[in-house]
Amino acid sequence: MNKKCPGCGSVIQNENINEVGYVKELNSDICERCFRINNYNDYKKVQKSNSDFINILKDINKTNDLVLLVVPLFDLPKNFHLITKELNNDILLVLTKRDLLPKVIKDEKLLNYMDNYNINYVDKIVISSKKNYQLDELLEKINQHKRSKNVYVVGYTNAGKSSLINKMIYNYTDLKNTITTSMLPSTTIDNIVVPINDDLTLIDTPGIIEDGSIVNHISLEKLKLILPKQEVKPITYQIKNKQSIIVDDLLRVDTQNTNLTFYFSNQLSINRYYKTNKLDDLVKRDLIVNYNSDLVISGFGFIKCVKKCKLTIYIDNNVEVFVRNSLI
Ligand SMILES: Nc1nc2c(ncn2[C@@H]2O[C@H](COP(=O)(O)OP(=O)(O)O)[C@@H](O)[C@H]2O)c(=O)[nH]1
Ligand SMILES: [Mg+2]
Repeated sequence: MNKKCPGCGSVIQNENINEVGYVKELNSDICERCFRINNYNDYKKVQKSNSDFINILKDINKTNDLVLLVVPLFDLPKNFHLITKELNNDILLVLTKRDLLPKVIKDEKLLNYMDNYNINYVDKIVISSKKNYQLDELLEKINQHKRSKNVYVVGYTNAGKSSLINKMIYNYTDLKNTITTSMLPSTTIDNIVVPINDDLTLIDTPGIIEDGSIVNHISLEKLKLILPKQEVKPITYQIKNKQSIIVDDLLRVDTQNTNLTFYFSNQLSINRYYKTNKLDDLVKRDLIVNYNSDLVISGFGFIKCVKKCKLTIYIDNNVEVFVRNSLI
């Protein structure tokens, strides 16, 4: 069998420096790319097509094994169709990155919110890998629901799958946590098999890429800014006459006579303007948002609207924008 990099799951090779799994010496422990991410925070973006990932899901579907569907709470996707339509396995929903949302929200509310999605699941739990929050409870639920030794970990890319497995390795084994994690999409290239104990093996998978997520359409410098690292502090604007709110130089929202609450990374500057032509060159979209709804900018953040309002937004044309029931 070909040797695989334990960091990303790619097959080790020394022929093509531009391909995944490249090493200078074939006896290296991990691939160049993982080494550089781990040691220098130097990210090399790889373009992967979703068809490989869909094939992995199809293989999982041939088994009877439990699947952990990892869902990042701050960056909830519009839907999970791409993943769930491939799987008939039992699904345990793992709502992660709890630490990024305000503490005042009850976990129960977040769990109930999942009823907005049409997912058939056997159980659900809120966790934070970063804060080691509810990992024992998660392990309990896994043991309760697993049908065999193998448990697959799936979800969109950047959801926090590999971080979760690393935390399980740290908590429950004597092994060193070796899976490479990063803020870039497609860090994990292929399945990575991680034995936790005699009765449990976790299998990490590469994530499905969301084309409409802003992370695929901005520079690495911007990416570092927009991904929140700590609890997001919401900012509320009471807006009377026509005004614009601008988030960094990525998003402009024009509206009047309403209240908007912005949930974006605290590192971003958010400013109000009474008259501006900033970001005029971006494509303009007009939207009506119902009361108690969020306007979501995929991969970026969301704006809570307490009453029905008309918004005009300016954002990169490739970024998906959608409305959902208020999360908070
Ligand atoms: N704040 C916070 N960040 C997390 C958590 N879990 C993962 N992350 C971060 O999310 C990004 C993606 O994580 P990763 O595990 O590589 O996601 P994967 O693509 O699903 O494997 C990394 O920057 C992680 O540090 C968490 O519980 N809390
Ligand atoms: Mg990963």
